[in-house]
Amino acid sequence: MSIELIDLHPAPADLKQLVQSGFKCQPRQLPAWVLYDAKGSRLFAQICEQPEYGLTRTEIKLLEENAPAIAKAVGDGVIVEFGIGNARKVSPLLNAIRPSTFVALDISQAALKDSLTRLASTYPMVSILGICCDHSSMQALPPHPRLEGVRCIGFFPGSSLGNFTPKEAVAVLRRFRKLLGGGPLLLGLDQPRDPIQLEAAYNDEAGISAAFARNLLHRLNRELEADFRPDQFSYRARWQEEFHRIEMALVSRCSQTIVIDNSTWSFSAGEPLITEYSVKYNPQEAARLAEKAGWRINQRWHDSADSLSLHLLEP
Ligand code: AVJ
Repeated sequence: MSIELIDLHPAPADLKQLVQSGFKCQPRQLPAWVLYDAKGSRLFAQICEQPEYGLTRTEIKLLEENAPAIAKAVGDGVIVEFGIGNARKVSPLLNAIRPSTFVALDISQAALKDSLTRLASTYPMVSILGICCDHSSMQALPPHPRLEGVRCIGFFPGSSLGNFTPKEAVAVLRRFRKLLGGGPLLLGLDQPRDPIQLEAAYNDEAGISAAFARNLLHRLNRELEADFRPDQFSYRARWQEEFHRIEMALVSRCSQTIVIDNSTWSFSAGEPLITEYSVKYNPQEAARLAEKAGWRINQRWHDSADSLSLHLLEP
């Protein structure tokens, strides 16, 4: 088996700076990726197992059932996955496409190492190249003998694009197009559907989604010596029809003052701190988004309820 890891040292986030600028916005907000410290990543993996959150299970099933057709449509090449996380989704593609090389990108060095070690024992014939980087701002793959003159097939599952605003999403898709240098992109997006069902998916009975959001406050307390009392914020996930998105927020239960590294921030009762958005795209909206970024959608696979799509984008 062969694993190689390239560490591009994604700039350590200046959390203090993010708070300074994000808390001046109205409403207050931090970028979604701040949710993913070690504890946050574990909680997110647990969210994926909750009965209300079907996205992960539906997408894996869709990939498994359509892998031969997808392989035929995308053709041969090196698979490049943007944000491999715990590597739950790429196996059907590795089985069907049988690439000689698999490139996995992730911001978390720990997640990358764990996932690649596991994959390497299952796929001894595949050369695995892990790149620790911030893939959303990356312009090109680093030069590597395994990547010379090869055709790249991008893979961006999980509706992760939904964490970006539509404007940011276009910029991300445009960068991916450049990075893939003419190759296709398989993009997994979930769709607007029954608001009650959607809100439940982001506010599960077991309270894992709420714990995931509140973990953000624990992180700020720990890393910036802030004095948030997480129980003084309630968690809210609501469908915003005008934006086709779920808005997730921590809402201040009372009027309170928080001290973060010599700055004081007052929250009024009912004031939200947005933890993330999850934008949903129907196939028409997805096509428009892709077009704006210089792609066209060639093919689409979806589940029987048509709640989630794998779009095949071609330049
Ligand atoms: C990782 C952005 C796809 O929006 O469904 C799930 C994140 N947050 N529950 C999503 C998330 C709370 C998730 N994405």
